[in-house]
Amino acid sequence: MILKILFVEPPKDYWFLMGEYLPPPTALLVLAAYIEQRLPDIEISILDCQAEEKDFEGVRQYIESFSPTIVASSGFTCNAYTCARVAEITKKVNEDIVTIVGGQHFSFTPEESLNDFPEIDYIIRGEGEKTLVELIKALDNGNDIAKVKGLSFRHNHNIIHTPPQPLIKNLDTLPYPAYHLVEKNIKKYHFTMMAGKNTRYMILEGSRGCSYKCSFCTQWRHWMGVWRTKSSKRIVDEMEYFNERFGGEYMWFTDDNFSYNNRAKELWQELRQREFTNDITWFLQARTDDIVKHPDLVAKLQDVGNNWILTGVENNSPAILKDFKKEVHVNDAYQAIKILNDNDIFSQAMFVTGSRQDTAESIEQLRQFSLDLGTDLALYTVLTPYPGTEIYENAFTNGWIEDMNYANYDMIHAIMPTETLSRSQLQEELYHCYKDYYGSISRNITSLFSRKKIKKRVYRHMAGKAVLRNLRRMI
Ligand code: B12
Ligand code: SF4
Repeated sequence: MILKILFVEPPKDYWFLMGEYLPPPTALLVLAAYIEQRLPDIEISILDCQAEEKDFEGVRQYIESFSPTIVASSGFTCNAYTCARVAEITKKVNEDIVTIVGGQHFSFTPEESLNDFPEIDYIIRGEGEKTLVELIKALDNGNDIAKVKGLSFRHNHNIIHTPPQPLIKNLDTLPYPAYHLVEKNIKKYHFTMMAGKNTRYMILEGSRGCSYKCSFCTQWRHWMGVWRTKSSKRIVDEMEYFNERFGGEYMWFTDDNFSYNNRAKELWQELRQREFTNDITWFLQARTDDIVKHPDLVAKLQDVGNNWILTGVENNSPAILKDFKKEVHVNDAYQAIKILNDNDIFSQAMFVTGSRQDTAESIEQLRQFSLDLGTDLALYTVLTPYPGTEIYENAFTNGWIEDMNYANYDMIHAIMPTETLSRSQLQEELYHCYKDYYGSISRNITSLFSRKKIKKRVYRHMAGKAVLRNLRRMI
């Protein structure tokens, strides 16, 4: 039988805080490439609803015309319902089509999701590549599905969870993401605030996982607490490929924890040897303490294109940081932001409000702290109990979660009250964080007339009326 697999990036809402953007559907590109490599006889199509401006009716029509044997989609917690909707539409077109979902959210809610969404046939937990290939082979050959590791599915009114799939040992063995399958959309991928509307934007996976264990984070558990990197040679090959083959000019490293010590020098050497300067620019995420330990490497990578770093400052309270198990000190934040600013790297700091012990006063202190830090961009979030995190387990056990609508799990909707603040008060506090930061006339004037092009662009968005209006509406 000829197998046909359709990957669907469902229609979904934008995260208005980061402005206007259209990211490539990376997880699906990575999976599609692996299938091409391992199962070359399968016909593959990727429907990127954002890029192709398709709504759910468009998804239905595409499924009818492509007539796949399998439909697979991916989404974060806040997009989980859209994936389920794709599965539902698929089954309405033809109930024999096999529906598969994966990614962080489904990996941590297999029982709940299979119960809530009867239209989902299989959930692939954790790393997707090997399990997806093994599942397709088992479906095609009629082999025992229960032997495929990393899978959850229904069987005779029970839900079966097979043991975890071991991780791929060497990430260099992965093929390049299948950007060629979305070539018609390539010109559309962009991130206006970060790189400008006309700069071609691509997403590059340099590593997977993290060896820290923060209580609010899904990533370390999703990747089994292990940090694995591609080699520097492979990363730079991929950057060159993106640039030469597809015109990629701005690259977002997906790495949750860049980890300078383990790779930055080698990466810098590789990039310098191949004469990378600032024609290709790129973004990374690093811990504050790691930046502080390696100011020299931070500077070196700036020379070869790294122009934006996001760092998780999270909070000014040592007690809250301890609760988060973040293992950083408040002082690291000051030093890290100074290092970025001194090196002309755009500094983005993330802050978390809404811890159980947070009060109006403690959030006011966080606001003051964030103003003092001197970061180029401050993004304030609300502690969100993502399934799979320690925070979720704690909140669930204690009955703190008041909003079970996953569409709101986007880090800016208050999902739980604190001991002293209701959800709506917390939402108001979040609004005030943005109002104080981006409503400041002197800050806006300095930023809008900054010599840094990125800063001007970012402030045009952040200080515009839309961000505050949207946040105000959420109260
Ligand atoms: C790039 C990125 C973005 C980009 C664009 C993402 C996009 N395509 O829409 C932007 C900046 C827009 C963004 C926005 C947001 N993001 Co974001 N983002 C990422 C980041 C850094 C990389 C994603 C990626 O491409 N990874 C590489 C791929 C290959 O990994 P993967 O998705 O995990 O896929 C593997 C497996 O999970 C599995 N798999 C995944 N899907 C599927 C599907 C099938 C069928 C199968 C079989 C397997 C499978 O197989 C893959 C290969 O092994 C991740 C962190 C990370 N490192 O992954 C956060 C992350 C996904 N984002 C997150 C969040 C919370 C958000 C926001 C809500 C808020 C925010 N603070 O940014 C918004 C939501 C936007 C929206 N409304 O959709 C969280 C999600 C947590 C959760 N449980 O939901 C993450 C995990 C970050 C974190 N540390 O917590 N994000
Ligand atoms: S928040 Fe960052 S440092 Fe902490 S576990 Fe997640 S990826 Fe690692």
